[in-house]
Amino acid sequence: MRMKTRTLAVLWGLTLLAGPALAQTVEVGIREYKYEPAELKIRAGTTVKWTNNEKRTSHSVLFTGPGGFESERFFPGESWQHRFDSPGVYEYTCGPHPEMKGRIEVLR
Ligand SMILES: [Cu+2]
Repeated sequence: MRMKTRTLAVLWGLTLLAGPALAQTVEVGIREYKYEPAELKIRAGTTVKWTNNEKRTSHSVLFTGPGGFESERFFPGESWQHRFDSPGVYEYTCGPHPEMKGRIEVLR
């Protein structure tokens, strides 16, 4: 009985340790030329997944800051994802539609 209790305690401790390190994915939808939500606050190590929910328009995610880059264009029903490991503020827009704006703040 005593062994069992200790084993459970160890497992519980491991779960606590592993918790924050577990990969998380946050969803951003795209509809009517808008990112939803347009602003996000996430922890470092989080993956953001954008899904195109339009009927016929393709979009991209174009990071405009230093070292910026653009995703592939993705079509209705398609997704693109990116993991953010470094804290900071990432402003982005859509390559073909610069009126679309998004912002991701990555916390420690
Ligand atoms: Cu677009």
